[in-house]
Amino acid sequence: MRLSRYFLPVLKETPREAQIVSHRYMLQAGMIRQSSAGIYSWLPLGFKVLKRLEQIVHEEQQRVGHLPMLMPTIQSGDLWKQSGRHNSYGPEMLRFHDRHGREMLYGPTNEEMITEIVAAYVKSYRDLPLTLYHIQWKFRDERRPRFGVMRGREFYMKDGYNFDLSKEAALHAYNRHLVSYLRTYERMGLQAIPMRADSGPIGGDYTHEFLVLADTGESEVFYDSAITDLTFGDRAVDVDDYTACQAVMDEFTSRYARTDETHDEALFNEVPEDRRRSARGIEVGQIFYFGTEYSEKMGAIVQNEDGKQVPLHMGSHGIGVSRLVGAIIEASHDDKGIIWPEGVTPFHCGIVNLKQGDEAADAECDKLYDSLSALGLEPLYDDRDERAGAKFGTMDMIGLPWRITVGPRGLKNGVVELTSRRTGESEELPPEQAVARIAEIYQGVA
Ligand code: 5CA
Repeated sequence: MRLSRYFLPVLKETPREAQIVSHRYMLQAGMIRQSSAGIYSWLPLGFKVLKRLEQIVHEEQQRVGHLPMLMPTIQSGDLWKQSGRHNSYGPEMLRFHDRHGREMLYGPTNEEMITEIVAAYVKSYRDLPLTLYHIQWKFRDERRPRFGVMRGREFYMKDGYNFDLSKEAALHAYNRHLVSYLRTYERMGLQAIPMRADSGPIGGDYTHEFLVLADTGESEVFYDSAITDLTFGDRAVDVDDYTACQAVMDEFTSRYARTDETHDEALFNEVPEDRRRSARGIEVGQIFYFGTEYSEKMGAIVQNEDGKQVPLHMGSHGIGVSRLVGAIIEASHDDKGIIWPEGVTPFHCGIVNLKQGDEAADAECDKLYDSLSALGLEPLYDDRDERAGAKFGTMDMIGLPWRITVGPRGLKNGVVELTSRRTGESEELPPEQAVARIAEIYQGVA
């Protein structure tokens, strides 16, 4: 993409309404625009990151055999009356009537709808296990929408639902989700720690939240610092193997890590004192097992191997896709702007032409652009007739992890400059080598 043809409304002034850095940078970098409280338009740069996260979520869900689908945003009130949540959900649910006076709502989550679908079609144990998911906009009329996309009213969420014959099988699905979530967040350059949590309006008593540690997080958390040494890395876990998934669950959840709702001072005090931490965290996902509650109410009943009619064991599993854009920025930025991890960056590298209109510089930039594109990489070429300082400022703000700077002086010596956004370190090298280096960096990044 050439910047002269892109829509990147970078703000010079600091937006005053933003209380935390991710919100401020998303506005300044021209990623989002507020439409009303807690509701945002995603401008091209923000949309690209959102779609990239969505793609990672899809890949990791399908890697473990979960099936993608799409349910509507608008649901009927009658559906929620069957589960009893039409009354219990409260003012967070946006309710309205259609022209026939029917009660409708904008879905805050989809347990009822998916259970109704499964109840309609799944009649036998032979159709199980089954995990369906979608990535769809949700609406929750939050009391205090704030921090930009972090606590929105309209937000983008992956929600998945497992249907199993037994509690044991459903707990395996729970563990499999944990394994898959650990991989998902690491691909996004994040450490998200699974913590014992409270289930809230979703129900059930078996649940973990995934938290990214950040001073600006809304949740207060308590944990054993040894947990932060754990990474999922590139382990090959057989997700159909109950024991293997249970082992990962045990490894990642055996140490003390809880949100304030479930915090237990006495248990916490058993952690060696020098490893006891209290901090703040951003909740980027949550997994639940809630048994047969919804399936009994909504009639999701199948015939088991013995010919008996039994209700399905269920769980639901969410990832806050739009919130993650903010969470990644909270975890990865400096005072000049965003620093995207390679796995989620909207463009793989920036090209800065120091002297637009200089024949040699223009030609070299075009060549770099074509070479990178031919390798399947997507550069953002700042071809505007602007001062170098302004171009660097834009690149630093939007946070592309790598930048190639091209100027007439360097070209006389046959070199361009390759700069890491994270370290700020620069290296002069011939253009082909800069391209090869960038290709190499992204080779390991799916
Ligand atoms: N049905 C279950 C699992 S699919 C569910 O709704 N879980 S949830 O309430 O925990 O939401 C899942 C994730 O969505 C949360 O972990 C959080 O990352 C994200 N989320 C929840 N509320 C908001 C909000 N107001 N703004 C942005 N993201 C949100």
